[in-house]
Amino acid sequence: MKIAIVCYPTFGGSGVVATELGIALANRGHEIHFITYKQPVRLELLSNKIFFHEVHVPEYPLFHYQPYELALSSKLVDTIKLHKIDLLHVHYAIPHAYAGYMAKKMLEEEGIYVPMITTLHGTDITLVGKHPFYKPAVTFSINQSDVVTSVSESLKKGTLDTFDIKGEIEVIPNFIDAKKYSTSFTDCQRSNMATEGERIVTHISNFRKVKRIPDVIKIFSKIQLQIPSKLIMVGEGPEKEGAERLCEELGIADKVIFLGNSNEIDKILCFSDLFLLPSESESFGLAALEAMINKVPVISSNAGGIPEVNTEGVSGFLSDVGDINDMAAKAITILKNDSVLERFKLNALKEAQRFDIQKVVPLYEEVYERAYKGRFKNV
Ligand code: GMT
Repeated sequence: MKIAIVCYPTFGGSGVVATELGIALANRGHEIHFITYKQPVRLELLSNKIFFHEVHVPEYPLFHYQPYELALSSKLVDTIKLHKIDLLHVHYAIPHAYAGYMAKKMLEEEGIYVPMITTLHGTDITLVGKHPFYKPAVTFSINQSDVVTSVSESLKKGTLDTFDIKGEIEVIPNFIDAKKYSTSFTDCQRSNMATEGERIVTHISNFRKVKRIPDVIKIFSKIQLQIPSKLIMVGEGPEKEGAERLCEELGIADKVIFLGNSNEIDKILCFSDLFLLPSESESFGLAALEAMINKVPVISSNAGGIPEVNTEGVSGFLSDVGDINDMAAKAITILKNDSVLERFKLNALKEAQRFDIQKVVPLYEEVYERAYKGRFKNV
C-alpha cells in the first residue's frame, strides 16, 4: 500500500511511534510518505520505500499566526495526487486530523477517496484537545476519521469520557523492536558515567510540567542517601532549568548529569539500572517501554496507561502521582541487592516483549486494509 503519515517530527512519543511505524511498514513492502515540517528525528532516509515531504509555511506579515493547517492540507492534497497514495494515517489529533479531513474533502471534489486513520497519542486528548477552545474541532475531526486508534485502554476511556465520540476507538498499543535491542550493545561503557560501585538511575522526557521533573530529582535525592548512585537526565524542555537549580539546592549537582536531547537513547539505557517516570499523566509511557526493552526496571506513577506497560512488582513498581517517598523506597528495594536488580532487569525485558513490533504492526495493517476497502463508505 502507499501510505501517507503525518506526525510531529520532534523528540516526543507520537513522532517516534509514527516514524518507527513508517519504517517497519516500509520493511514489510509498503511505500511510506512522511509529511511534516521537518525530517522526523528518528528517520534515516536510506530506503527506496520511504519518502519525506516537507511542509513549508511561507511567512506573511499580515498573519499573526502562520496557517500551518492550511499549508499541511494543501501539501497532503498535492502529495496524495502525485504519488497516488491509498491511505492517510495521522498521528496526534491536533491539528493533523483537522488538516487531514480538509485534504480528504478537497480530494473528494476530484473523485479521489482516501481513508483517514487517526491515532490518538495522549496530550492531544488529555491536555490540549479538551480545552474548550479546541474541543469542538477535535471532536469533529475524530468523528470524521474513518478509523480512530488509541495507544492504550486508558486513553480510549479518557477520550470517550471527554468527547462525544460517535464511532469505535480501537486500541493498538505502542511497540518496540525487540530484535534491534537484542543485538545492540555488549559493552555499555558505563565507566564513562559512574564509578564501579555506583548505580545509574535515568530519566528521559521532554521536560514538560506533566513529567513532574522536580519529583524525579527529589526521588533520586532520597535514593542517593542510601545507594551510591548517579542520575542521568536526558531531554530538553521548559522544566530543565528549574531542575538544575533544584539539584544545586539539594546539594546533589555533582551526582546529576544533564545530557540534553539524544539520538543514542539505547546506549544510555544500556548502562542504566533504573528508570524514573513519575508523570502526572501518561497515555502509554513509551519511554518506560524503551527502558524495559533495554532491561531497565521502571519506578513510575500509576497515571493513565502506565499500568498497561509497567507491571507492578514485575518490571518495576507503581505509586500514586506525587508519592515520592514511596517511589524512592521502592527504587531502593530494587537497587540495594544485586540479585533483586538482576531479576527485575530480566522481568523488564520479558514484559517489554509483549509489545514487540512484530505483534503490533500487523494490527495497523489490518486496520489499513479495512479502511481502504470501506473508503467509499462515508462519501
Ligand atoms: O509525552 C509527551 O509529552 C509527548 C507525547 C507526544 O505526543 O509526543 O507523548 C504522548 O504520546 C506517546 C506515544 O504514544 C505516549 O507514550 C505518551 O505517554 C504520551 N504522553 C502523555 O500522555 C503525556
